[in-house]
Amino acid sequence: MGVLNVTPDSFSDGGRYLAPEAAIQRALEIAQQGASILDVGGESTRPGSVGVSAEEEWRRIDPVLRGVVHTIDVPISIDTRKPDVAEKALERGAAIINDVTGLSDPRMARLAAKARAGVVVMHMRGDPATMQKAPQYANVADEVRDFLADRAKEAMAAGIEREAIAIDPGIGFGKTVDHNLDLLRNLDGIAALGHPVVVGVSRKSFIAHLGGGERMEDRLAGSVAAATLAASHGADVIRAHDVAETARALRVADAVLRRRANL
Ligand code: HH2
Repeated sequence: MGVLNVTPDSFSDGGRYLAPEAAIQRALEIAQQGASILDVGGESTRPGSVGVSAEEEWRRIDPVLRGVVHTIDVPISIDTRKPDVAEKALERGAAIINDVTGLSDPRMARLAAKARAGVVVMHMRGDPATMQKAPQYANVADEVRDFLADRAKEAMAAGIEREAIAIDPGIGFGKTVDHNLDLLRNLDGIAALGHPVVVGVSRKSFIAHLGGGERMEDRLAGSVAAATLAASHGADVIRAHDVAETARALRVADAVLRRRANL
């Protein structure tokens, strides 16, 4: 899943693709570089961010969706927590709603069911404005798994097909470095719920905390390491900014894992 942030303030690439022409160009590149899904977002959810109105979010992404929906052949997911934005994006041709609030607004599941869209249900503790202020869990892996199981059940009750529901532990969303590591080590438990598992580790600050590169442009190796290990622990979809490099690494990881399964 290649990330396209059409925002001025995303933590890793804010401002780079705010102009529609630049965003459309990048979308084509993401598809060519081997992504199977293009994830378009018009609002940053980085720690401390306060959010934008639905109107502003739509103003950012509408020209990009218009520009790419008929020219790229990978499905488009829309990274939004707002049902109004999701609904319009589905009308424009997006196929998946990627909701970092885990479908907390019941309208989201209803409109996904109606449009027969896919959903990514992500776990977040609190909201982006405050989520990194001393998050606490008794057992992060169990709590996140149980949350995802509940939300996936609710989504099915709202009429979304089981196989259209992906789940995501939400690395960095209300989690310390240790929580993130615990989740990555215990992805198998989340995968055992029987839904495709999405994981986003790309360029996140825990990579820097672990010595994987302070500057954003130095985090590629650490991000790819985390991505391949996530794949080996059961992740099916890796959300990444550096699409070409991540896709290459995952092709190799995939081959090794399949060979290992045959031993
Ligand atoms: N991470 C980010 C945004 N959306 N969606 C899913 N499903 N999983 C994630 O881990 C995830 C996500 C944060 O990354 P980014 O989009 O690069 O930053 P920002 O929120 O600042 O735009």
